[in-house]
Amino acid sequence: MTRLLDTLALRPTDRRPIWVMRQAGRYLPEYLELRSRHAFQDAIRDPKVASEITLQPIRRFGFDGAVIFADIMTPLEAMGVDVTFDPGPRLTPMSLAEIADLPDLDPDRIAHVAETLRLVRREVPEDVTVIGFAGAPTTLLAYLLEGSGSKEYLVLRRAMHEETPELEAAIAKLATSMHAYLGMQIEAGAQVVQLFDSWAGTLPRSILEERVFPAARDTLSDLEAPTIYFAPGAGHALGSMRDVGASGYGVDWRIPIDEAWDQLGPAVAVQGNLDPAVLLTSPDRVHAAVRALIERTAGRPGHIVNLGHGIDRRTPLENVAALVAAVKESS
Ligand code: 1CP
Repeated sequence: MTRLLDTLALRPTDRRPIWVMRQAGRYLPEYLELRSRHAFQDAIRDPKVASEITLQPIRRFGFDGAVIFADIMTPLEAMGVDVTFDPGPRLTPMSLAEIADLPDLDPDRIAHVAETLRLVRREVPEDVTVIGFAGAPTTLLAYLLEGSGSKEYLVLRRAMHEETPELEAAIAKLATSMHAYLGMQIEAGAQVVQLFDSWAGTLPRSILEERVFPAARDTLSDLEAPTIYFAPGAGHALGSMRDVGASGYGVDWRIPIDEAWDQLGPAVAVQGNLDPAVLLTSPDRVHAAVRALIERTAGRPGHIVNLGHGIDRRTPLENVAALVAAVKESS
């Protein structure tokens, strides 16, 4: 058992586990160096390069979790969708009917992710937990309908209000395919899987409860590893989020973590929730923020330290080192 697995099972540990979202990425000079030689998608498609990028932040900082280098859009390629990156995803917008008609995910077309997981699992120290992930149906639907990220997600929000049979079929297609994708990752060595629902927070609570959380629940049900669900900006629906049935929940930086935990309920673990902007300040500030965060969850097993969203590319390396040191000094 690793610290991260124990924590997700609400078992006490010597200290809290720590990893950060987007830890393999553009704030790291060794990532930028590799990316100068490999385009983003080529890096994902080459298990040697992808596993190296996954391991870079583990070597430099000693995080407790190694999150596999890929993107939430990666598995859509195995459903016949063409995606490019600039730097975020770009694709030709699709209708709900077209999304519902996509072929089911073909694991053979994405075997490189499984191979990356096997390589990472072989190389990480035993106390480091290998984390797989997927995008949640609603968040993938947002990209497929809109064609890219968006400020308001009006196409997604309109579709959610229209309640058509095509909407239901499109969501079911994505849930089934991502369930299969996560199962493949677990089989290949992922010890925990996280479901990213990055744009769910743009939706009203009623729709989250009726459509979004059930779709996430279907995606995560009956997997043979603990699960984490992360829907930043969905603090207005924490009280019903546990219906997703995950082992743990990511909490964004807007709400004190103990308040979020009270709303999520005592039977689940929590992950978060330092403001990524804290990492733009100074090592002293980072230490103080970590101490304050840990105090809020003191005396209660089940807290994974992380940021409330992805690490910013402008983050100074010394502040990341300070974050890990502060967590490791605590008990
Ligand atoms: O130029 C580059 O190097 C590409 C930048 C980049 C990176 C490093 C993108 C494009 N994706 C990634 C990797 C990535 N994406 C990981 C790797 C593991 C890690 O270290 O965490 C993960 C888990 C993701 C997940 C992801 N991609 C999410 C969910 C998390 C979140 O931030 O909410 C989302 C929404 C995406 C879409 C995406 N891909 C890339 C960008 C810049 C974005 C978001 C912005 C947009 O929609 O335009």
